[in-house]
Amino acid sequence: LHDPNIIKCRAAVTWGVNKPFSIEEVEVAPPKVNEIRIKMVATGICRTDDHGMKGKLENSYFPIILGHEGAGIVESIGEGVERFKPGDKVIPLCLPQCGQCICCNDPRTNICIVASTDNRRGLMADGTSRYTCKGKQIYNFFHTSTFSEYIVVEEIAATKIDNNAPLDNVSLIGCGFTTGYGAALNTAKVHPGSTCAVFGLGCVGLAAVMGCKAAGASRIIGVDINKDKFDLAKELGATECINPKDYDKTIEQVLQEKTGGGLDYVFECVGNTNTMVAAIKSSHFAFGTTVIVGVSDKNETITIDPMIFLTGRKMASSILGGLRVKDAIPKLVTAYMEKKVDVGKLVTHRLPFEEINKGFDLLQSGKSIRTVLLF
Ligand code: COD
Ligand code: ZN
Repeated sequence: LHDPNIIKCRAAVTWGVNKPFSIEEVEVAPPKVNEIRIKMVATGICRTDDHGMKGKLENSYFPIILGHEGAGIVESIGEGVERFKPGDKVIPLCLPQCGQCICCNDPRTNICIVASTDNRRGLMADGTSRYTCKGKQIYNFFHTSTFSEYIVVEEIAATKIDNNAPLDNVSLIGCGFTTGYGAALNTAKVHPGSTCAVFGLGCVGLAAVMGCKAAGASRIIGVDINKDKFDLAKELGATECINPKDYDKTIEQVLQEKTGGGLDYVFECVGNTNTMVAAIKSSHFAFGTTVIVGVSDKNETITIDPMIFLTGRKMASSILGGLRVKDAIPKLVTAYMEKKVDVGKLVTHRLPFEEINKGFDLLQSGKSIRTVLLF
């Protein structure tokens, strides 16, 4: 029997690894207990969606609705939901917080073990999906699946933001901006006067540059193989930018020579095992910290001489900047509205949702920082 509460709407379905985004009519079931249904207004296209589409991540199951960086308005709520009501502006959380597990009770981490992607495996808490297309069950991505006009998420996978917030630019606060900015300010805790290098000047790397600047770093070196990224990097706070291809030496040698022995903080925002190793080697031998932000292909590993850490170098990593995003995101949205963080600078393209494949072409060709798709 047809449930009148099912919404039929458009979503970009990825039917298999490396398949293009196919705009389909999907059926979105009503929210069950402790779930909410959201009408999406905007979604960014993040490199992680591209990794998901290419089957590089552990947590993409097909067919899937990708997308994890968006903003929308609550359409309806399921039984037991207390924190939301229809009409609330929200950002879905790709890193939910159950609030009860051993990790949620430990301030050292922002990873919830109960609502981890390992436990949910692209489905809701009850092991079912709210999305159907052509009679097939469709998996969700990172609890969110923002490439759909309507989405259903667990109550713990959304956070309420200022109801006056413009939903286009703030979508980036759902992932890209927060990931890089938090890596600098929260994971590394960059200190005033320090030297920093950021490998990869995409949205995430540029947000790390913004974080280093906000922390008062005296030198911020941007590293990218695409020099078209340098102007914006400088505008956002990079004091210089270098292209590894311009040198005969390795990038770690170049950076060590430039800084008299290595950097205080290095951020890997590429997601490539070679740049991860180069980033670690670029940090100062005694007090350098490298933050690995990127995730490499699930089959790749790094090999490194452990002696490199013996003298005091540190390696750290974080997801979503190590921030508890349920609380951090609404604060960042407010900071954006107060013009304290210029998230909009990272939005280089805006496209109607139907043009999602064009948005991915812009990402692949290195022409965009962020494309925001508008529903
Ligand atoms: N050396 C220097 N720069 C390089 C190199 C290289 N060898 N190769 C590529 N680059 C540059 C590119 O030119 C580009 O400018 C930049 O690196 C990467 O930018 P984007 O726009 O492709 O990527 P972002 O900023 O959207 O995302 C970067 C991540 C590192 C976050 C992403 O790739 C990733 O690894 N995601 C998985 C991590 C994760 O799950 N995070 C939580 C949710 S996003
Ligand atoms: Zn992302």
